[in-house]
Amino acid sequence: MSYDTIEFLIADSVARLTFNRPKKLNSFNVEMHEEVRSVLRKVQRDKDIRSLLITGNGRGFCAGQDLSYRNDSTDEAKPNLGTSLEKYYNPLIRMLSDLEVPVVCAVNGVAAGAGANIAFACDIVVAARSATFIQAFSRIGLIPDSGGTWQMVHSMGRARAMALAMLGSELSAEHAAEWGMIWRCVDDDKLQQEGLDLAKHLSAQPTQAMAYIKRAINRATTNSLSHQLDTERDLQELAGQTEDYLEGVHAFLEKRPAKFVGR
Ligand code: LHQ
Repeated sequence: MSYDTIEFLIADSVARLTFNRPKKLNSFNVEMHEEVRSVLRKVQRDKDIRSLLITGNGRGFCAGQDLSYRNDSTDEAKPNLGTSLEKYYNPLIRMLSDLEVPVVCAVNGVAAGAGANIAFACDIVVAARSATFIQAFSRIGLIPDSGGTWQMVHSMGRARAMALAMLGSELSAEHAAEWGMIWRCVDDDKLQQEGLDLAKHLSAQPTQAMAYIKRAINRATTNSLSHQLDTERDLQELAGQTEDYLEGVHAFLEKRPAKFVGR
């Protein structure tokens, strides 16, 4: 299947989604939302896919909403941006967060507005050293959306979150890593290989356990310790019933590498 605004391919259990509107720094129009949503559904359905890599073509990762393309309302003077979030961005962030395969994001350049927060919604984020993250919203009279306020407060703390949101200033990839927003940054020419290596590595891991880890870590952000202990108990019970758990234990006892099948 061919797409106009993205590239999508699957090889060796790894799905690769590349935002492909480089002249607009890969900002989102309606078509891109629809294409992205359709491939995320495919990733969720296709049990042969065991990890997803997201990146962008050109010098930007994603500049959020395409500001030259009004999709939010027919009333140009007072568009209902809440409707646009409800229809497009919130489902996208929920899909990324609920996907049961690990999602690696390789941030190849500037990630602005919702583009930054889409990256932060992925599971393991690596960025090119030259990449920047910008909560550009306040520059145009808006507030960070697509989960940005939540991600920033939980990962970098209130003081830094407030300043970045109000000032709309650039956060370098190195600071993003230091402040706990991303996993790490790498030299620009190493980024795509690093992203692919991570995605390939994850695709050979016990996929069910990856899904349970993701659920547990995400719930830990808001759960009490007591509630989290219950969550861990329930998810470990499920993990313990997988073929991959048996294989992992056998491989350990037989002193050989485990061969996980994702079930
Ligand atoms: C763009 C864009 C863009 C169109 C660069 N649109 N063309 C959704 C909807 C509902 C509710 C509200 O929330 C949202 C979520 C959001 O994401 S709102 C925030 C939207 N994004 C922004 O405000 C970021 C806008 N872009 C920028 O501030 C700059 O482009 C950044 C800082 C990302 C990069 O700056 P530069 O490196 O100097 O590049 P540039 O500005 O020259 O951009 C290159 C081209 O890309 C340029 O086109 P041109 O034809 O002049 O070469 C830009 O117009 C275009 N572009 N972002 N979002």
